[in-house]
Amino acid sequence: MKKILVTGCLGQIGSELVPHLRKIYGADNIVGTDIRKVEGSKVIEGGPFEILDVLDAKKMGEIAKKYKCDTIVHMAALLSAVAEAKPALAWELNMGGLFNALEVARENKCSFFTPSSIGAFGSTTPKAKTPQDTIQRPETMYGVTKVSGELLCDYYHKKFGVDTRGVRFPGLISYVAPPGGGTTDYAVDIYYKALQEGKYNSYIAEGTYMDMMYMPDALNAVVKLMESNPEKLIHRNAFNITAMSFEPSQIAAEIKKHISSFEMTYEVDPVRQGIANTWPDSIDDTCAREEWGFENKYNLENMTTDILDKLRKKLDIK
Ligand code: VAH
Repeated sequence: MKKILVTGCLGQIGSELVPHLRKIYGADNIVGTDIRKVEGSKVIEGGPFEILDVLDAKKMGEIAKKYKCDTIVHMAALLSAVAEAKPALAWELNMGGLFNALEVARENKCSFFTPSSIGAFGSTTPKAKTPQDTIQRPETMYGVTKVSGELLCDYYHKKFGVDTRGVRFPGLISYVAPPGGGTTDYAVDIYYKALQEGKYNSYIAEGTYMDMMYMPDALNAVVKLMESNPEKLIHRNAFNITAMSFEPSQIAAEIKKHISSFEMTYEVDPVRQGIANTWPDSIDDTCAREEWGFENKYNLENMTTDILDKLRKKLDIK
């Protein structure tokens, strides 16, 4: 990777991935794009930035050519809960955007990364230690677009030789940009509310296990996979990766170690709970660890210590 075009660079992942890539590859070599501009954003001011609606294939191609990009990191997509509320838009954006980005990669001979998700599984998938290769019959529009995306990326590699790669991210936990409309977002909100209000009302029920990962591990995973030897990759797209699996009362207990008065209540949202019920409790990421050396540094314990510390500073809470 030398010159990288990133779509959705102001989103939950993009906001941290772009500065991370700029540190490694040089600020001028990372072209951030997003449908909107946010005044004063570090991502926009830290290097090249272009306004791009990923449904505008022509403009995407022009930007790739203008900067002579050799890699596309395609992040623009709607998350699970929003996709359930707006399924037609989710199909249009998640599939249309991906198709355009793959076409630009094919035409410009770019390597390609896009994330899939644990949302690509469904209730007929084995729930514990979900294997890399297994039943995928998701019941959400988000999941339908993620499985279709995995297949489309496989197709572009096989048919056109595009160097497509990807992972199935679990819920990502970060303190920089808030996630927008996901099912796993409770595990981000809880830290903000713990510091701001000392309590959290969870929309996910006690006992609902989902895989999660702290953002620094996710960023390292993207770079490591893209820099790995392609000859060692058997799966290429949609590698299961995870760092931890927990349910709401476990994250609450971990927070209590730092904020002893923290209290957790539950008010389950049927939509997001319904989505979570169809996802795995824990996935098996042996293939990623063996084929390209995926590893995580953070677990629930050291992530909680780090995020509370960083958020205290960000929110100016003593
Ligand atoms: C969501 N965070 O909740 C996303 C995701 C693992 C799930 O892809 O929609």
